[in-house]
Amino acid sequence: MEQALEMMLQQKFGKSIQDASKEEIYTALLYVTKEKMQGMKRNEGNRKLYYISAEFLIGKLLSNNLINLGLFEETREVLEKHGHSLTEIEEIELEPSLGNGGLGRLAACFLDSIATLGLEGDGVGLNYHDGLFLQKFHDNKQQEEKNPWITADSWLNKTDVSFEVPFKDFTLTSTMYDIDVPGYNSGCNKLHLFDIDTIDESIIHDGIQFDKEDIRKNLTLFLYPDDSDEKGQLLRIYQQYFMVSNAAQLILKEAEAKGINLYHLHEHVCIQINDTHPTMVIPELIRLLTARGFNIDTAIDVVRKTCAYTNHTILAEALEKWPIYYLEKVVPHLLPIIRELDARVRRDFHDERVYIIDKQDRVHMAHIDIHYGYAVNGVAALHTEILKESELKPFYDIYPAKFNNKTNGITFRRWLVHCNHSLAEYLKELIGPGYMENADELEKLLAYKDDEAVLGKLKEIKKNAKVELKNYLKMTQNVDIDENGVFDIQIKRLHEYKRQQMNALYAIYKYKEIKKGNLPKRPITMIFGAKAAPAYTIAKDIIHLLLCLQQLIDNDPQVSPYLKLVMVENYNVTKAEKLIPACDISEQISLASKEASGTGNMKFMLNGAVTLGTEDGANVEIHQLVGDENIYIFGEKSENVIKLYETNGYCSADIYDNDPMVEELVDFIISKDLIRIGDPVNLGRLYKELVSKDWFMTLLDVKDYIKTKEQMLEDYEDETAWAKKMLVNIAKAGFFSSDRTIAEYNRDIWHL
Ligand code: GLG
Repeated sequence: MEQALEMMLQQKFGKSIQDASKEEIYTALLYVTKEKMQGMKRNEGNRKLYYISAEFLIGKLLSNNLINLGLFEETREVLEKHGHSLTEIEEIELEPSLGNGGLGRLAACFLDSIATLGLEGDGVGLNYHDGLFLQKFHDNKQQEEKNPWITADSWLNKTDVSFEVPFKDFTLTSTMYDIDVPGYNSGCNKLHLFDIDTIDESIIHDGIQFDKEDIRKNLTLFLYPDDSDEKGQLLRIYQQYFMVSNAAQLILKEAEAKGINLYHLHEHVCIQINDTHPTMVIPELIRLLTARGFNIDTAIDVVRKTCAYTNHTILAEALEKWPIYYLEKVVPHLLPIIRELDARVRRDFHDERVYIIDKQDRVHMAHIDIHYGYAVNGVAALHTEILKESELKPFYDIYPAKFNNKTNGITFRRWLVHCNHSLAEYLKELIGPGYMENADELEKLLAYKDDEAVLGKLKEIKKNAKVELKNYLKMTQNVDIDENGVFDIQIKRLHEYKRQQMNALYAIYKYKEIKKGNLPKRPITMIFGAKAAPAYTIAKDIIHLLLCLQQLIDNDPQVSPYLKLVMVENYNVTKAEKLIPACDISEQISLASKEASGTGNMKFMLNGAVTLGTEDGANVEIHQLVGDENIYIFGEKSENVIKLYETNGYCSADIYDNDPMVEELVDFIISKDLIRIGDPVNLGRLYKELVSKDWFMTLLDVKDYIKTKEQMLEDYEDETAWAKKMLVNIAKAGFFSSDRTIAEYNRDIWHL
């Protein structure tokens, strides 16, 4: 590495390692790493996977690629020898903003594990130039700015692969860019990101506004452009079709190049449809096959044996339904096929709940996936049960064998080895390096459950991570936190079902307690990180509440020594990597039944945080693994929540009117203290939402939540007992390795 780096620095900048700037070292390392990856063997198999996804939240790549190439330690040492630190060099890299939340990060973890397991599988997505958006806080509110990340020297490799993508009124020519995906101790795969050459970032103005109709200039500007109007929805359809038409053309091109008989395509190719965004790949492939002479029956049959679908949510808003009229405007050539697919469903099943086109002439994308794919999977045990028993029950009744569960996972290379190097090293010392490839070996840690020295070391590692986070927050946001406090962290997209508002009510509770003189035994540091979708009003109101509380507490000398609330600006993968190792209490407080899985919960656990959560998503499995002693569970169970929805049995006003404590907490949102700081419109709207609607039942669980959190804080004071909980959580996290998840996908669905 030293030689390679020296040579690259000479070649690019005529400098030695000593004389080079951080930027130059980063650039040289980027190219050295790219060269190494180019020289790697490609993974190969009998059947190739294409994982199509609107999001790939890959995070910064330098360290991760070095880890997987086995060059991380060496590079650290070389840099240190010359007076540089890898952590500082990494700061130069811009994080690709190609995802929104768990779904996109999951896709990134999967690519890592697919490559690591030596499976041949590439990702296919879009190359959004300005990502989701960059979040700024101004006047205690979220503001959105563009988030450019593509620089002259980047991980993207321009290829000469290009396709013609036909729309109703024009055709676009694509360009394919590749990012190498090296496996850990294994071969390499690729992430293919499609783009067009005519994108024009200069049309963006006033934050993230742009002309939504100028498709040639805007198609790959943003991930999830605002779809609150018709133009926005049409743009989403343009993006989706562009993604899948390129994917389908690439798949056929590669198959033909390999000499595969397309009538046997399914034996050599498998397509994973990640949520409903890539659904149009089904009619598109059918169209392309019929254009190659297939009759429609055979085309459908081959495609059905090729495609599999993952469902990531039961929230109705995310299960896409496009009006036929919109599809007609953008991709009229798909409509005869979609109508044919619907006609076949109507012929075979006399149940309108499973039709593709509904009475209001809307196309249900998930229904296409379920009828015309060969597998449907949920992402955690509870979620899959809910799909089978309620959300998708009519489909489960028709196709019981298609349904299966694949509990999500995370890559330990990024979420332990990279983000918590000292913990990873200590584990290696204690139980050997085997856990890095066989995560179950983490259980060996259980042997040290009563070993004071080991427990002490785990506490020390946690403390150091807290100091690092403290320094990072000081540097990036100029806030001060106390590493002796308890770090209580909720980081995830801002959504009412995830109930950041309930956590805010806890902050209000604690604020009032401290005012009354009931001081906590040690400072509590509450940290939030979340972006709200630009058109999601209530989510933005919740951010406003959190920022107002932050200011209120900061400016109150009676409270601030004991309570701190920090909202991290522009929460992203890079920030998660700093926050997760430092966490004591992992907030996983969604309304039971609503969080399909969650993956942050797994990352926290692996890094020795203890979960405070509802029996929802993968929390259920975490609970089973660690046992009652090592997790804090509260709140209504999912069956009861589902019943409440079915019977319209929940009324937040009843709770508010009859419970003085709840009333007092909620009223504080519109108290003089907060209105003085914040905007009465936002705070008033949020107050009203909670009292009169509260669709995600915050008030139902808030008291149990406060009680459980108080218990947790008390238990934290028994340091040895707490360190044991940390140890058990780490030891039991092996199940959540994405290597395990991918091995299951391969065994049950892909057969690569
Ligand atoms: C979803 C869900 C999460 C899930 C993730 C990955 O909301 O619960 O962990 O996908 O399956 N839309 C998402 O982020």
